[in-house]
Amino acid sequence: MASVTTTSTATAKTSLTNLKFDKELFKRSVLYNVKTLYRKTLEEASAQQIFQAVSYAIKDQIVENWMETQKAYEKEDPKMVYYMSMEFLMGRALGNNMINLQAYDDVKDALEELGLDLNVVEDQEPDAALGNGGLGRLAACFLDSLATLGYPAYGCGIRYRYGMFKQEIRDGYQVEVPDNWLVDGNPFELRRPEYAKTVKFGGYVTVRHENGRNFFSQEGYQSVKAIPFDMPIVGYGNGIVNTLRIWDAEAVECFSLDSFDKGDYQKAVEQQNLARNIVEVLYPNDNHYAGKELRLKQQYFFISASVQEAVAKYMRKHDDIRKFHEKVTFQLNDTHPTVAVPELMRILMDEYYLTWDEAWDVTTKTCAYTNHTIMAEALEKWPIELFSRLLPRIYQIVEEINRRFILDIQEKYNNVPGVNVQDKIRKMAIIYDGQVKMAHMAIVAGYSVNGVAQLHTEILKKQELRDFYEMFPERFNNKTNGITQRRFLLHGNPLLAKWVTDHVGSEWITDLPQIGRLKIYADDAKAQQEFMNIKYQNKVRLAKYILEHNGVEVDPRSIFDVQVKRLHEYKRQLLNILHVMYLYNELKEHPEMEFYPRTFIFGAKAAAGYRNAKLTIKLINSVADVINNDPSINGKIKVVFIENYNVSNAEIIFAAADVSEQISTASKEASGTGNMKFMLNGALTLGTMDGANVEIVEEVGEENAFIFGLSSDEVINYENHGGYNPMEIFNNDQDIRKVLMQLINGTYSHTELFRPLYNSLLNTQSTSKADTYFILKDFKSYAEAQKKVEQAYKNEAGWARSAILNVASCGKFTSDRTIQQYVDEIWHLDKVVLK
Ligand code: 26Q
Repeated sequence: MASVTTTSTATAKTSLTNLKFDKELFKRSVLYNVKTLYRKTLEEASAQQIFQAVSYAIKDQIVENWMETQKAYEKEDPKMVYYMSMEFLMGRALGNNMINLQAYDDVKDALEELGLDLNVVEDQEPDAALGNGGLGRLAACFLDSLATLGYPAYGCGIRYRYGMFKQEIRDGYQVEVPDNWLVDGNPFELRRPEYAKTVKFGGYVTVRHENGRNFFSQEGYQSVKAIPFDMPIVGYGNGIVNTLRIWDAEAVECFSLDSFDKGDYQKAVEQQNLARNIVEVLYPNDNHYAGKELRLKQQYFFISASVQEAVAKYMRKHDDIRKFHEKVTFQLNDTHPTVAVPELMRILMDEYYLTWDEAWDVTTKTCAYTNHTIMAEALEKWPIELFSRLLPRIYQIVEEINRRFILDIQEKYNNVPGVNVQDKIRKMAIIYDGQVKMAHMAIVAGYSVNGVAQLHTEILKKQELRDFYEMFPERFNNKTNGITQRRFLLHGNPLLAKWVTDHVGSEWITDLPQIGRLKIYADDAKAQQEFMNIKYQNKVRLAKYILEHNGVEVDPRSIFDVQVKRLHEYKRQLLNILHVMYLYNELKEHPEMEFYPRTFIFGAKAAAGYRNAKLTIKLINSVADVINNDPSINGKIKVVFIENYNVSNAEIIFAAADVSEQISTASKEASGTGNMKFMLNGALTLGTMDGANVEIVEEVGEENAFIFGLSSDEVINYENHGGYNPMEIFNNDQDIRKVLMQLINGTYSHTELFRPLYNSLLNTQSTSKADTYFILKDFKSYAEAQKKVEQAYKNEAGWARSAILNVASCGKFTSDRTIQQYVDEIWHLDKVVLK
């Protein structure tokens, strides 16, 4: 029995949570799986085989709930959100599923009785790394929260054969290694060939005029079969299991002699290749648009399949497609899925014979768009030639959307004094200058446009999307990002999770603001001691990981100062390492100076073709080499670059951090979500007033963070006036000059290696601007903030107090809150409670 309810507090009792975990049954199931899957006994099975056997045993439990949930959705027919995303950075599933089934400790015990260590079993699972960074991980956190809150949801994406590359560091350089995550099979996925769809590319469009209207049809196309694979998304303790549906591609026709005979040989091979290429690999660009044809194919491939399925599913229950939006909403995760707009229009008009106006009414009530960046180089602008050749029918529809939108602009502004209509059209058109602008289409065709942190949304409204905000103010809203505490505290930091529960109860697991009750312990000496002790143990755990993976020994008593995130110039890893170089100079010049030992920890993947990003990795490793091997500083500074930063090692890293580096150039980081994961684990933020840092400081108080640098207004002001002159700083600040000279005088490598980085900071040559990310401008302020970090850390009780207050103040940053706001203000879904 299922019922739809709008109450927000209902706690679901489910068949599963009611059932006591049957340990003996589970053990038998594991042994049985090892036998039937591999014809082995437990003793004979490899670690990977044991992981598979355990996972299948867990999956058996999940499948029951999965069927119950889908049956309830079928029966109650609630409105659903389809979260459309090119990326889902799920990480590992086994541990998370056990946590959300509330079976983690029981399974751990059961496995121990079989002589198995759950940690070792979990470590056999490859990350599902179907994403780059923030945007992809946000999608994964959202799925966790949707299921936990009991909202009907689908994640729709691509089943990339190769996910985010594995990073190896060789001779200090990043080397990209293919991530063949499916080699051993994915025990949690389910292939659903019965829901396969056909997706058409290329060809041309024919028009037939009949009964006073035009009928369009795509001819001479190539097609690809889209096959969905479903992955279960387990809600925490509520029996709900939602679905992440990722699409694989197969050739439509088998390669056959038959087609060879008909002279279709060429076409058959081409379709094979198209299918093979399309889902081959995730583009490893973060915040950077590359304009590759295959990328657009990927986008249309998964969107066409997902939209077709959403419509088909709706029509299995309803007869009036004009009311589609009452049961379905599409959330577009950035502009990457924006072809959903013309694809839905196409299906409604060409397959269900709606008029343009009817189809537009449905589409604009169905689609909503989230913006994740204001970086100009990330904006998707497709050349018309490419777009129209690949998607001829879709392009016609985009042209018509654009034509009508321009009429709207003219109607609105034609007689408005002081407004240059041509100027408006130039800035706002969807098709302009030979390009299709995806963000413009998403805004024009959506009922909601949201930014991902307060500051970011304000910048969108006042700067980047100002004209659109002026035209459609009611569409704009903010949804500050969040993270799931179930993965990033309950699973990632079991010691702290237990400590929190011991002090304030376990409500925080599904109601994070309850963690605020920890505040009364901030000044409690015993609590402070316990907290610091847990942090120490987590630092030991990370130190062990670093020794095993990097061969570097670090002292868990030193300050763990951590910057882990994608490598990007705007995130300013370069500022961090330049400061390390400066500190090292200080220590060498004043060996007797007071200095609290510090371990600088970096983790970052660079896009494969991003020269300065890759060079920054090499610089960090070169600096590490010199400093870590200089006996004269007595190990007071250690620099570590953690290879292959990913969701799984992130859990270990966050738990062990003292200092969270969030040092992006103000205005550039839309939100950040790593900042929240550090806070949840009791690290203090060292950061600029950028993205969600602003809101973090608002929650925890400026006295419990270290804030430095230009404000976003100051940065934007400089930018609007042609930048600033870093030469002045270089000439007047000896410390900075010395550090910069060390980039090109052979201190860390031969003289030419790091010159591009030096040039990026100082270049006075005409072609490129210098220090566009204000690194030198913010350097002094950063160094002062770092000094304050050291001072603060020396006062252990004071530090513990601030750290506890950080944990206690992170309630706002749960993705449960974010999702509830999406539901209340954008999607308007009802909860489903299983009975
Ligand atoms: C676009 C076109 C072609 C190829 C790749 C791309 C592409 C891929 C990934 C463009 C952007 C991305 C990723 C963007 C991203 O992760 N943005 C981050 O989103 C987070 C979640 O909202 C924010 O917290 C971060 O501030 C933001 O940088």
